[in-house]
Amino acid sequence: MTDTKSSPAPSKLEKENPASVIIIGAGFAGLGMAIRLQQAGVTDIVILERANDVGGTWRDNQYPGAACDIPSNLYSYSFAPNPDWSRSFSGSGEILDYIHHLMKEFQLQRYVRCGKNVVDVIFDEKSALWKATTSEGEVFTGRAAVMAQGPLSNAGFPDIDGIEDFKGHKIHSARWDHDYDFRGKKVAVIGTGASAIQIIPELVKEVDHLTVFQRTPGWVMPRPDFETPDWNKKLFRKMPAAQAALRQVLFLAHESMALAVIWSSPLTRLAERLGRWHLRNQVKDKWLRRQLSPSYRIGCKRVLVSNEYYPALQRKNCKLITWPMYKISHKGIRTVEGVEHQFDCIVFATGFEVSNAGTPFPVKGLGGRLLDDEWSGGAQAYKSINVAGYPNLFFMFGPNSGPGHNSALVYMESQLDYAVKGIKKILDGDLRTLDVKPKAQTQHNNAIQKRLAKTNWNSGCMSWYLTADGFNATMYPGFATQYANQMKTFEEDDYMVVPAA
Ligand code: N01
Repeated sequence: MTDTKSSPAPSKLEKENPASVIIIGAGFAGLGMAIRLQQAGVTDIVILERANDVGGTWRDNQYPGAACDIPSNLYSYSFAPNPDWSRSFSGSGEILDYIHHLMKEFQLQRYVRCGKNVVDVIFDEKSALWKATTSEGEVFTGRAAVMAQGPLSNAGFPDIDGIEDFKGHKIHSARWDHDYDFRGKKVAVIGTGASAIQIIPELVKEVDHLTVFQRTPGWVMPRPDFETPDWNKKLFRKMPAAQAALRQVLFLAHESMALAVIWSSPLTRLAERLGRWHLRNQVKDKWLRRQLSPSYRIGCKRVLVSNEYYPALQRKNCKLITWPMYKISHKGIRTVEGVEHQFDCIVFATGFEVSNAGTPFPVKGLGGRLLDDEWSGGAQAYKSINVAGYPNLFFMFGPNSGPGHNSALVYMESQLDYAVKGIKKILDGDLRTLDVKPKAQTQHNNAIQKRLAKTNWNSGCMSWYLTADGFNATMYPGFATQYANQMKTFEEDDYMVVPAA
């Protein structure tokens, strides 16, 4: 594992001379960006990371049971395959090791500045440089900037009355307290989403009693999780083509799932039947089955995968509560029928703060325009990556780039390569600005929103994919292949190009 915790302070020279590219965030996206830029010959890079280590979501989400719900051979970079995945679905620790391995293999440490909490990112029109200011007042400048801070980087406590009054211990799934001893404790888990269904099976083994508060049941599918035999690892090491072929098979299998998850089709009904079979197979009690049966179309919320969640809920020391919560008291949680459930600890597996603005800090573009204001009605960008009026700025996991059925890293690779093309145009062509035309952006978004209207995500349930007004600025309404195809070409006609004076 690389030592990524200490980062040298920028020298005076670094502060005065702009980097070619500043990247905000050292998770999969930020590090992937640095690798692809480096491979394209751009090495004058600074990566600003607010934490003391790299890894993003996989550094933060270290709760018990944390794992990826996409097979590891697909949830990794195609340009950096790992023949040694221990399982088909690896745990978060192993994914973090993979990220540290990328650091070492591609010598990324030289770019990373840890402990740099960016508080604003402003385009300086005089110098045509992006300026990122940290909470300590340091300013980093770059001819191009890449926003790679991740959409799910801010843990969100829910807005439940009395949350501050609770006298016991509070833990958020994305900020796990590894020092807390759960043994002999009465514990509540609020939430039954992707994080909760991984935490519950582990926690129930440790605690005296676990109470799970469910607001909406999810669709839970079986998870084909296997240990990777040694011969398989050896084969992948000797014949990387075999691993690439498996990746392609996994990719195509996930692509076919789009037909079930994104749109309503006969495959959707088939997937729902599989989900109902999984529930019937694992839960014999009719009443519990009814409580766990979703009443919305599969795919509308993120589809969950677990073989352990339903059995965990049926352990003697576990209880599912579906009464809505009325408030949190100093001893526990009161539900609307007037019962107070008392706990030593409440685990909030309640998701993240996904603001309308899409960025956790102000971003100012041409003429002092504020991204927060422009996106207040819902974020939008051109091909998810550029925003008109914010020249030379590239968004990773920007608006409408989210997958519901395939690996996020497949989408990410397309974004990285697209951004490299744009950045190379700026640097090699000595451009002052490369700014997408508002018309191209509007046309792109009109088409996206039209297509989204026909998807399962917009079919009536509430999820973090939608804003409170029901606007979907999160998901891409199509196959990963379609997303990748649109990112293959850099349509220069869609951009306004201003050469350096
Ligand atoms: O968060 P969520 P998450 N009162 O928003 C409930 C990624 N991820 O951390 O469904 C009561 O999905 C809420 O209830 P409801 C993945 O992209 C990936 O689990 O809104 N309940 C829900 O049950 C995922 O989509 C992996 O009615 C409240 C839960 O809390 C994203 O992270 C693993 C409430 C929140 O579920 C977020 O997942 C884990 C309230 N006031 C996560 N507020 C991989 O394997 C919220 N809830 C890759």
